[in-house]
Amino acid sequence: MKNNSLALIAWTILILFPLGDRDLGAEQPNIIVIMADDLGYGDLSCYGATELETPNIDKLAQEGLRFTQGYCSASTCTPTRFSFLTGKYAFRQAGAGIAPPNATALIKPGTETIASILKKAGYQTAVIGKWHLGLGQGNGPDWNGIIKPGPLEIGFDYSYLLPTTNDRVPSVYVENHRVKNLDPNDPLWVGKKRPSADHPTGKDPEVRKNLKMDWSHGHNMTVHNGIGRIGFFTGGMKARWRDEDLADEWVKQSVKWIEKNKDNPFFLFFSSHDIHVPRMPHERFQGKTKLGFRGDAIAQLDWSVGEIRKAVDRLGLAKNTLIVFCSDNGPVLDDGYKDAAITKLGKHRPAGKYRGGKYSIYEGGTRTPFIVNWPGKVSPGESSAMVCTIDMATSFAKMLGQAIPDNAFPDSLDVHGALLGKPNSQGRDHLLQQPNKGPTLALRVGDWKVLSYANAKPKKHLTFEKGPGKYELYHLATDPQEKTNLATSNPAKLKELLSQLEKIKADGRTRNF
Ligand code: NG6
Ligand code: CA
Repeated sequence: MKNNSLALIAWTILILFPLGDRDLGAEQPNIIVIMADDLGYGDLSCYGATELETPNIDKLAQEGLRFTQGYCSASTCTPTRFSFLTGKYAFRQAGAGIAPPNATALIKPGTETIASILKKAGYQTAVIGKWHLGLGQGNGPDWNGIIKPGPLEIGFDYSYLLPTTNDRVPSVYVENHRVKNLDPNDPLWVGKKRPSADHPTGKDPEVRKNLKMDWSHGHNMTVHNGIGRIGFFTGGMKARWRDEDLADEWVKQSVKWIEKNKDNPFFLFFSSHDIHVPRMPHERFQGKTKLGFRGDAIAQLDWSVGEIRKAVDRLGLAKNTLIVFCSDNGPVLDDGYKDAAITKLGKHRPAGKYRGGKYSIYEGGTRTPFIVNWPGKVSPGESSAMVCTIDMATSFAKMLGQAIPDNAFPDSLDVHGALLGKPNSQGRDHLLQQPNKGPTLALRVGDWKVLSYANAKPKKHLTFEKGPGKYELYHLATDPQEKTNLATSNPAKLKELLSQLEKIKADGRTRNF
C-alpha cells in the first residue's frame, strides 16, 4: 500500500513535470551573441587598447566576464561562422572557406544548429547582419525570387542579412527569403564576369580616380557607392544600401525584433559587418578616432553594442538577458583598400601582444575579444578559461537542459560553467585552430601548441605570417608571442601533439577527446 502510494506520487510528479528534454529548473535567459568582424584581441580599450576608447564594450566587460583565452575557431569569417552555428570544425566540411558572392547554402536544411536547438528549447530566433554562409542552391541564389535555403531552413525564425560581406556583391539586404526593396522591373544580376565591355569597374583609370575609397588589392570589379567590390552586379538599384548606413540598419532591425519578441525567450545573432573592409562608417563616426576609418569603425561597433544594451534595458530585459561579445577572426590592416589603417596605426596593436592576425594560425588569428554578460548571474571579473565560439551551441543547450542529438555539434564542448564563471568550472583543455581552410592547422593542448603546415599549398595573400618549415611548436605559457619554435628541440612533444591532431582529424569529433 505504502509502495503504491509512493508510486502514485512519483507518476503524478512525472506527468506534471515530465523529465523530457527540458530541465524545468533551468532559466531561459534571452541570448544575444554579438559577433564582430575582423576585430582583434587588442582592438578594445578593455583589452588594453590605449589609442582609442570603446566605452560601451568596456562597460559590458566591467559588468560581465572578460575572457583572456577566448577564441574563434578559424581566422576567417565563413569557417568561424559555420562552426559557431553547427558546432563542427570547418576543416571537416568541404567548401567552408571564404564564400564567394554566388555561393549556395553551406549548411544544409536539417543540420542541427545553435538556432535550431534553441528553437527546440522554446526560443524565438533571429540573425541580423552579416551572413556569408551562402544562400540558395543549384546555380546560386535566386536573387530575383525566393532565396532559399538559408537561415530560415536551419533554425532561424527571422533573418535580415548582408548576404555575403560588405566588400562582396550584391550590396543589398536579404530579408527572410527575398531581397528587400527589389523592383521587379529592375532585376538584380550577380556574376563573376564583367557583364559588358562598358560596365564600369574599379580598374578603369577614369573610374578609379573618382572612387570614394581606392583599392589596394582585389576589390576592383563592380563599383557601388564609390567603392570597388569583389564580383559584378547590375540592377536592383532601389534595393542597394550605402555602406555608411549598415550599422544603423542592424541596430534598427534588431531593436524592432527584440521589441516584438520581448515576451518570450529569444536568441539574437547580431552579426555586425564592422570592422570588415571597406571600412566606411557613418559620417558621424568618420574622424572620431585618430586611427582612421579602421578606428572609426570600431567606434561605430562600440556604439552598436551600446544601442542594443539600451534597448534591452529600456524593455526591462537586462536581468534576463545573456550577452556574448566575440569576433569572427583576428585583425588585418590592409585587407584590400587604402583606408589608412597602416599609416594611422601609431602605437595601436590590433592583436595585442599576439603574433599574426586574420588568415593566420598564430594566436592573433583566433584569440579574440570574448565577453559574457548576464547581470546578477555572471559575476563581473576576468576569466582565463579557454573557450571558443564553437562551444556556444553545446554550452547553451546544456545550460538550458536541452538534449543534443548524438550526431550534432561534434566539436562543440560544454563549457557553460566557464562561460557563466561558475566556481571550479573549466574551459577547454585543447583547441584546434585553422586559417581559411585546411590542411594548415594548429592544435593547442594545455599550454602547448603545434602549427602544422604539412601538405599546405598556401595562397599568396592568405599566408600572412607563415613561418618557415613544416611544423612549429610553442609553449604558450612561457612564450605567448610564439617566438621560439621548439619543434626541433622537443621532438617528443611535437610528436605527441601531432598525433593528437591526427586523432581529432580521424575521429570526426572531439567531444570525447
Ligand atoms: C579575401 C579578400 C578580403 C576579405 C576576405 C574575407 C581580396 C584580395 N581579399 O579574399 O578583402 O574580403 O576575403 O574576409 O579580395 S572575411 O572576414 O569575410 O573572411
Ligand atoms: Ca571576418
